[in-house]
Amino acid sequence: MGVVNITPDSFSDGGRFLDRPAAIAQARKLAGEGAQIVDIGGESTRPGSAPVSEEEELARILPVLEALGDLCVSVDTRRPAVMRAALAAGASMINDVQALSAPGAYDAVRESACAVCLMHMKGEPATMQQDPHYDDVVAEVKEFLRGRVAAAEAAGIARERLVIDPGFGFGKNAGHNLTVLKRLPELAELGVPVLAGLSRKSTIGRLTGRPVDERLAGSLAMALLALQGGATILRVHDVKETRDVIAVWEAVRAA
Ligand code: 7PJ
Repeated sequence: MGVVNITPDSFSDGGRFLDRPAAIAQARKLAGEGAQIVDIGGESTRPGSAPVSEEEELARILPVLEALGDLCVSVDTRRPAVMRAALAAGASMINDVQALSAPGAYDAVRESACAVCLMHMKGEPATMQQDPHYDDVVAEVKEFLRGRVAAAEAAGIARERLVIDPGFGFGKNAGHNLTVLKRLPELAELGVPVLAGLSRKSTIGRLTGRPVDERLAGSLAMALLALQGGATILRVHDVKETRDVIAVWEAVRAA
């Protein structure tokens, strides 16, 4: 899964300019490099980010989605109205960092055949990194995801459509993220495909001392560890390089 953020260019006038052609070109580049899914998002859910309006989120996503009709596109959103509009415009997957917890979210995806990623997050993006606490992070994440899978199934969303994600960095400090990664096989025991998003995240910065644009090697190491732990979808910025990691890992596994 290749990541394409459709957020304002912070260097342009007032931060209001959306570079749509660049987002479309980036999606096509990642697909060409071997991304089987392209994840587009119009609302930043990074730690400390401010929310955007529904109108703004739709205005960011829909034109890009419409230009990518031939690709398998995932839409990163928490809003049921955005889910509905995205599915009507051809999205194949809804990637919800809130695991369909918004009122009306089940209804928004039920009638479609789309895949759904249910992610664990503790708290809200604005404050979630302020001293998160767990007694046992893996047990807590696992029980949360088990509950969300059961709730989605009970709401009429077939298990075959679901993917789970521990939500690296979402209300988790570096120690929590490393523990979850080390014990990822315990989440795979839930019997639902596991998606891992570790690419360029701050835990890599913590471990290596590198700024975000120098975290490729760290991200590839994380990708390999996630594969070994049973992840079957990797959400990454660097598709070409991650495909090479997958090729090596698959070859050794098949040897
Ligand atoms: C994730 C995501 C992730 C899923 C972001 C970033 C932060 N969706 N959206 N999993 N991360 N499913 O890419 O650094 O880990 S935004």
